[in-house]
Amino acid sequence: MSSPTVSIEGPTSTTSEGFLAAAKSGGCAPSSYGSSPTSPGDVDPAIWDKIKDHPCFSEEAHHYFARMHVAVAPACNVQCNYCNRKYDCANESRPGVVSEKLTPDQALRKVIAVANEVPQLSVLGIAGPGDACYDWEKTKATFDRVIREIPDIKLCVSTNGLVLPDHVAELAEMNVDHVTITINMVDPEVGAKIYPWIFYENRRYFGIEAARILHARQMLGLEMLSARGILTKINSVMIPGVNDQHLFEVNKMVKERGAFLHNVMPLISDPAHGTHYGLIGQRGPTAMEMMALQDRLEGGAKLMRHCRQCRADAVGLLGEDRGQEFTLDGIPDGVTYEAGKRQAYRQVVAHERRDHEAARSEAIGMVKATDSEKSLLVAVATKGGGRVNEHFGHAKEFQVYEVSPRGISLVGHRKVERYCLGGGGEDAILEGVIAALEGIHIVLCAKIGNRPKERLSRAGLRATDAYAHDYIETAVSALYAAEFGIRPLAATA
Ligand code: CLF
Ligand code: SF4
Repeated sequence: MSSPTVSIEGPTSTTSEGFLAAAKSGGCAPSSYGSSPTSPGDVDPAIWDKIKDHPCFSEEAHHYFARMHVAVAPACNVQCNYCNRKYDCANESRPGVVSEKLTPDQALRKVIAVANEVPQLSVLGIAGPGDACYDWEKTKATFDRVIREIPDIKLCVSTNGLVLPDHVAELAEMNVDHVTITINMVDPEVGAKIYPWIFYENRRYFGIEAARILHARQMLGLEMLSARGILTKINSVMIPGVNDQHLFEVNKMVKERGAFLHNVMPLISDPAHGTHYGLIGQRGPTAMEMMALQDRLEGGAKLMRHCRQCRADAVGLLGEDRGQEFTLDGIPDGVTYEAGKRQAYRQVVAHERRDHEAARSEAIGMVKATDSEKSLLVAVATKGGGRVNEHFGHAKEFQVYEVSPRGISLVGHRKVERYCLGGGGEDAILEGVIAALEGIHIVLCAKIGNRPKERLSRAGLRATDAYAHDYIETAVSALYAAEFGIRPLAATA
């Protein structure tokens, strides 16, 4: 086996020095209050140990670690009004997307191929299309095969919860310690507006009766998982006018039953997807409505605010999708697992994390020590490692940080179309980027040209590359200091 080559931004550079240099010179990251844990001090050490490499359950881990999904369990026992079964399960995945469906043997081949090439890989998830617990034999067969070959990969399951209680004991036996349940309601009257029917114990149920059964099974499944120490994330789809206000009750009830995180996701509704909601014109929330609801939910169950509603066959860090690099037809039959790259990468991350944690603590300490009442929303262009390291024109998303005397917190992200396609930027795309950055005060990036900077300025948006390659928290705290006349920190960790 040749010596492993790893980098914080991908599989191309070499040693830990190379990794650090790449992170500082190439391309982005976070910290928080109220949202998913970002440092060992935020949670019990045993829990931190479980989540520290899981990019969805720990916001901090999402700067370093990647997940992959395999679409092996397409059957479903529930109908959601935001789902068209031609596409992936919209409870955990981006609507309107069709994923490559695999048998358990094909899934094993794909996981090995990805593990050999993507050193950041830490989690294998089954997240649709369909329900991982209803299509249980395929889920189990896939996990059994993968864990035999790659024992240190974390297994993760997403489910609508209807038959979850029947499989909790097996999930525990298989060491699945991260489970997501989609819970959109705790009141069957609300549920009847979201679920037209369910299929349970060989019978179809409709309306309120269906929602009542689904609710009871979801609560039972959550309680059973909590009793076994399996960490649970609750996904709720925010549907304006249907369950947006009701999500306070959902948050309260799942917290009482031991949910670890609550992930409120926006409804994505498009008539072209052929869903009931799409066809009747039910709208999804705006980015600002989402943020406002999440802000009001602070103080209840901890919120996940870095979800990207990824595909059911997604591969890579949460903000990226490398799935197209690993389609089945490009993977040899006899592929075997080589652990070297992943092990080397973990050593590199352990080192980088110590530096980042020290920089984050210093930055947060500084903003908390101010007597300012002000807050800023900062959009950051980043490509991994927790640094301001992406060019404005290359960004496909901006991570949104709020900085205030309460601290520095990742509060969401804004997806955009890449502005610079080579040979200059497209004005129409830039207008779309400006619209996506509604409510943002300042944009941080590694590089920005005069033309987009001036256009942003005319729209009331400031942008700067003065903090290129700094840790995000360091950059954001320095910006806050400069903005409100407080003594700044040293610029780079
Ligand atoms: Fe996949 Fe889900 Fe596991 Fe993560 S995704 S099964 S918990 S490994 Fe993560 Fe993707 Fe959001 Fe899901 S960003 S859609 S929350
Ligand atoms: Fe669709 Fe998932 Fe709902 Fe099933 S549980 S109807 S696959 S969104």
